[in-house]
Amino acid sequence: MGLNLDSEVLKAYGYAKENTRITQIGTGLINRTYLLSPLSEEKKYILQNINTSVFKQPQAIANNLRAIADYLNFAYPEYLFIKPVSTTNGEEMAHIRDEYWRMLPFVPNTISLDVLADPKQAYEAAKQFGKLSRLLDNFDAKTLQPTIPGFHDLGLRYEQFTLALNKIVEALKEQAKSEIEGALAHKYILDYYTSYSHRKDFPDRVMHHDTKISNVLLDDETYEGICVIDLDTVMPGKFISDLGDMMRTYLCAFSENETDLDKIKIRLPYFEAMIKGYLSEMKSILTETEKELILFSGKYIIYMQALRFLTDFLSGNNYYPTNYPTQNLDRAKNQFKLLHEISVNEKELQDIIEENLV
Ligand code: GN1
Ligand code: MG
Repeated sequence: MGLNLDSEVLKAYGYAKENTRITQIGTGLINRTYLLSPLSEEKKYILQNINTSVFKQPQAIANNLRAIADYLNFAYPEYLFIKPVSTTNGEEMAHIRDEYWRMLPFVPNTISLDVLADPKQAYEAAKQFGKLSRLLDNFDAKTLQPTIPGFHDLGLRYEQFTLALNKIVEALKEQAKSEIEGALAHKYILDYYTSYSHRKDFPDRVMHHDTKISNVLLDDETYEGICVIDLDTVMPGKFISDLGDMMRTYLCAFSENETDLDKIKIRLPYFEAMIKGYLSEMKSILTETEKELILFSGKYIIYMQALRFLTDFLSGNNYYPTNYPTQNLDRAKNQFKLLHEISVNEKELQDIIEENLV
């Protein structure tokens, strides 16, 4: 049935096509998302098809979310954690033919933004992601399953890049020459990380792993942060994942798809707001090692994303959907430019971090 929503999926949740309105929403690259409005109810739902070539064990997502929901429900019952709605059979997902679907409650009076238009939004979003980690500080992250093994493992991403590089034809090598050089020249980021990775005060934490602005729901009038969504990659990780991906996606006014590299600049007020928001929740929780690595988290994640786009380009664009053949190469160029901008502004950025750590 491809990725289209058919009536069996609705039936699993007790609805029929004639009694619901369905619109496709969202801009994610991986899963496909629909808004479901039953005609007889005030409530609305989000229905999502899980991309099983990316999430090979959808059950791991369901298990993780159940464990976290149970913990939060017990320890912080007032916290809004969006867990899946059960099917009429009491399952956490609908397994229809070879596809997995899940349904989530739609949170009324909230919006999700695709681009940040005000530093306050960076503050609110960073605060929400920080809050999730803070509330789960005493939850044993090791009890969760990785939903994508090695997802933010820079060593693995580097290895995947070199494997792809060794297989490609000369013409492709020529086309991606400066990005390949960039990827090799920045390997020190991986080495630097490795030199920290065995420190005792660099714990595994529960990380969201996809902290872009559209994954935070804001109050549609006040723009106050309400909760985080898109919980497929909630799994054990290092704190750098969430903060780093926020740097990657909040600091520049243009996205990873922008091809005019002159536009790839970072906005210090957004950085400051993001740091303040994150530290408002996490300052008392972060260890000394983690505090040392705050700025590095941005370099780590931006470099990793550059490698992932470049690797996908070199190996035939099988992972990230593209609108034109060199889009993943362009995305890699964009990310390398962003990485450069972080380095150029390193002193100012580090000053902001230090001011906010005292
Ligand atoms: C993917 O699907 P989406 O847009 O939420 C990817 C992230 C990347 C992002 C880049 C599971 O996220 O890791 O940072 O694209 N998610 C997965 O746009 O690979
Ligand atoms: Mg996502």
